[in-house]
Amino acid sequence: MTYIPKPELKHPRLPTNDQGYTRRDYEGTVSTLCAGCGHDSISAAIVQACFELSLPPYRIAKLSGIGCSSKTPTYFLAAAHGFNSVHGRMPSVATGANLANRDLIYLGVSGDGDSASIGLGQFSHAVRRGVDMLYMVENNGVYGLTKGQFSATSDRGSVSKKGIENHDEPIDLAALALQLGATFVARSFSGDKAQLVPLIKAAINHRGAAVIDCISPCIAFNNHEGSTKSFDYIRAHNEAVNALDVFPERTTIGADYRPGEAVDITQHDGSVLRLRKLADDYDPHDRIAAIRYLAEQKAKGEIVTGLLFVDADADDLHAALGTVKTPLNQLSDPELCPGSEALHRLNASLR
Ligand SMILES: Cc1ncc(C[n+]2csc(CCOP(=O)(O)OP(=O)(O)O)c2C)c(N)n1
Ligand code: SF4
Ligand SMILES: [Mg+2]
Repeated sequence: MTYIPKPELKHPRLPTNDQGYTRRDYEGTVSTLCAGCGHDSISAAIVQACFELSLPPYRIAKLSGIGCSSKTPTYFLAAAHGFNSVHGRMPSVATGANLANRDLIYLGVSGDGDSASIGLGQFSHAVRRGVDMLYMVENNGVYGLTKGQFSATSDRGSVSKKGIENHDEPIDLAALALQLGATFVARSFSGDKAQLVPLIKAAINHRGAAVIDCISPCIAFNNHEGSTKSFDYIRAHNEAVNALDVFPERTTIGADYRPGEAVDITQHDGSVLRLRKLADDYDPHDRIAAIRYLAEQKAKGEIVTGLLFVDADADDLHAALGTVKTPLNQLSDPELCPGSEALHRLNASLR
């Protein structure tokens, strides 16, 4: 596999965050994706978000499937834990890792083929179970790595680079995540860093399944006229419902807005999301209204972006299962294997 490390050289006066890390400490190797690929912009946004949140890189676990999108974890967070799984299987690996060790921050990176085509079942179950993770779909409406076949998110009527029209109904992963009970759902665009970075920060701070469906144009196979995932099409049809600022716990937050203009949402970790309304009639606390709004705007050809839904009090899969708080690799032998008496008691309790 191609592997180009970045030079170690660092400017001595690079700004550092609360942990003493520079932005460079959150980067990975040099990207081998096509120059201009939307996925590289998402990697840069992830680096920026983790730097601004002052996360220790070794506390992050990045997981992916197969695809150009799934290659990207190599290009950020070199010091994090990493697992590149099989095509469409990232969610079950992330579920297992998360259940074994809830102390890490889970970052799942996937593509539209990886999540909506081969991995649709995996995506659905991780989301409906509330696995505590940021689930990032780098959605270009095409199988980029295998040279441009339509994926399950390609719009009906969208035309491939070879001039073939797609006749199948697309899967809207944000709408599906809402239906499946995701407690944080957002859509963004790789070309809008100002929107994407705060969404990533908020999703990382969220407890439960946080899905970001990020439109990420493939310049090699899906950036032409007739494509509904091209840079030009998205810029012309992007309808942002809100703008987001994220304040960490302990920050003094001034109220520099008029009543009705913005709303503050406190997440379980104490961080505050300040949502400034851009669409008057949009309420990110109303799941059913969000589903309806997405469908109405889609019928008009608009792509709704922003924080679509959040339940800041949500619980995750660990709460539902009542699992032990200590990571399994830190439990002692007697805790892991409490003996036959304990086994008899457990069996009796299930009879
Ligand atoms: C089980 C399996 N089936 C098919 C493939 C071939 N394959 C590799 S990547 C890919 C599609 C990737 O598309 P997407 O997830 O959208 O990522 P992108 O390259 O567009 O970022 C396919 C079909 C594979 N590697 N494994
Ligand atoms: S083929 Fe498309 S998705 Fe893959 S690196 Fe190139 S531009 Fe990006
Ligand atoms: Mg794709």
